[in-house]
Amino acid sequence: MNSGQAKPMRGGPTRRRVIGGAAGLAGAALLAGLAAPNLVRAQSAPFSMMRLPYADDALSPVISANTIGFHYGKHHAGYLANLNRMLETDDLKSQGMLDIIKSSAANPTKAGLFNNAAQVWNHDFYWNSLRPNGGGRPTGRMAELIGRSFGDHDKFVAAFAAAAIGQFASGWAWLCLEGDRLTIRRTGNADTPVYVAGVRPLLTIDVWEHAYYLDYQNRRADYVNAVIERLLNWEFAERNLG
Ligand code: MN3
Repeated sequence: MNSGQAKPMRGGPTRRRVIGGAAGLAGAALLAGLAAPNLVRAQSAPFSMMRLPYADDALSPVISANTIGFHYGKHHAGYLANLNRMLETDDLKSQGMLDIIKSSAANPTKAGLFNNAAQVWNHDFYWNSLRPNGGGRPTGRMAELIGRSFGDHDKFVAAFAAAAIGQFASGWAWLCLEGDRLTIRRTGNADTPVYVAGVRPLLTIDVWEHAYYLDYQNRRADYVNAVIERLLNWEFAERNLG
């Protein structure tokens, strides 16, 4: 289980500070589902934090432990706490995460619920879209799809970076599978392609300022380019092809 995500930790156990260890069995159960397309969660509320698949300093220097401490420990955890609190009194409380996202997306009176549920899902997907010593060029089926869809890897990188850098204000850039082709999408704020029919997310980059401001300040392009070059988890993308 999860063997594809376990990477050697730099610095050994004394330096290893895994955030979210208290998630325990619930976290392990969630990780078991991560290889499945779209991170389908079997459970219903109260939802638990996904355990990070690496130590909080494992993405450094591209993303610092300080950023992960706030991003995962405060922002992501905050969305989860809001979601669980809202679900206590919501008629969707017995549904799974994806059903909550789909139902609330279609109901303007549930915008707050949608924002928090989608942000929990998006962040779970983001942490899994990254890995230590990632980036580079995929092989096999992903490489073939990139060639067919974008021409070559450099053209894919240019298009993905442009989407992430060009997203106005807060949001996300996505690599998706639509039919037999890869596509690049961007979404604003909490929005997500996961509930859009015919669209299968493969990888995402969070471009909210909280994802990079501590490390890069206003230099979003430097964050985006470094993530694409050094952190993208192509094994995760390939598993999401189904
Ligand atoms: Mn974020």
